[in-house]
Amino acid sequence: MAKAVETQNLERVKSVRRVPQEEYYVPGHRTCQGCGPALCYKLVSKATGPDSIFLGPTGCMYVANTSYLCSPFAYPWMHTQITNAGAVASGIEAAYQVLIRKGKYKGKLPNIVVMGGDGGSIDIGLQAMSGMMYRGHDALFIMYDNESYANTGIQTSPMSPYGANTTFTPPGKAIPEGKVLFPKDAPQMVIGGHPAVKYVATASLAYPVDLINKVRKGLNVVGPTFIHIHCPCPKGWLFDADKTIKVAKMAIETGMWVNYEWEEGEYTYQHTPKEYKPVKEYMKTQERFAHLTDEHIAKMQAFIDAKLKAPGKPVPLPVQSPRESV
Ligand SMILES: Cc1ncc(C[n+]2csc(CCOP(=O)(O)OP(=O)(O)O)c2C)c(N)n1
Ligand code: SF4
Ligand SMILES: [Mg+2]
Repeated sequence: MAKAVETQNLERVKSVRRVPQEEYYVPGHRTCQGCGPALCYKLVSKATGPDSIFLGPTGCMYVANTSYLCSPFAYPWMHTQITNAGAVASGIEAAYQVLIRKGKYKGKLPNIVVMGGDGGSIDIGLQAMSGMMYRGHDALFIMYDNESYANTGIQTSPMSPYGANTTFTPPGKAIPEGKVLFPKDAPQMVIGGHPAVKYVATASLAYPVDLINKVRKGLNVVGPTFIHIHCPCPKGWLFDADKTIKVAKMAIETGMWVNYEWEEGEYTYQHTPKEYKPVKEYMKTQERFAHLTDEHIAKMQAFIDAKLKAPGKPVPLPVQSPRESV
């Protein structure tokens, strides 16, 4: 008779003092000083513990972390193509299910975690991620969002904000605001199109205990889960390396980032300020927005105001797409 597949049950962490001391993302890698995605890896690794398998699609967190026979990951970790992390996670999960049922693997199902960049999750990696969600594999897909294709030189991605100066959207005479498009809404794409998904969350480096608990919650759910994590990138967003947490916090204070959980149709929000600061305060922290005029910033404010009125709902974009003007 087939054996039942036992899954792990990770405890909620009550305070920062109860966060595990053990490091599973260890020093010695080559990411930039103040790298948000590297801090994200460290926190997620503390949440999962060592009985885990991580998949890393091509991006900064693969290239800057690994070199021949050397990596900072103290658990099994595998590079995937930027296009196929969801497919690789699906195959690993399916293989463990078979091995456990046949009695060939005695342990519980390991935590299977994809750590995808924004490109490797919601753009180039979208089809494989969506397939994993659609088929209902028991794995957690984390999108560490540094709002660009950072590893290939801070190129624009669908998560780069309106007005960002990236190497593919430089501001100039023809297009003074730099990037003209507003970003995709990644969690809503997962929620809206994948009936097998029961848990989706957003998290911020400014609230590490909340982040760790969301990772644990996602892993405790049997089935596919998705967490979108805001990860400031000093090199791409152009701020000093000691300001990563300050930038993350300012995003929450201005409404540029909202922490929430979605569980089987119900939303709960965390860390919402009594009154939001103007988005200009956030934009001032980063040189990538330095070229913007008051008119551009007003467009961003209008977009954020509309989003905050109905978080989780699609909002009309306050600017026309470039094709509309042709
Ligand atoms: C199919 C394919 N297209 C393009 C690339 C080149 N490439 C390597 S890393 C990368 C950037 C990845 O961006 P993201 O997923 O956001 O991760 P980040 O580098 O920002 O951490 C790109 C475009 C590739 N490796 N494979
Ligand atoms: S470019 Fe950004 S994401 Fe990449 S290693 Fe540097 S700080 Fe980290
Ligand atoms: Mg990226």
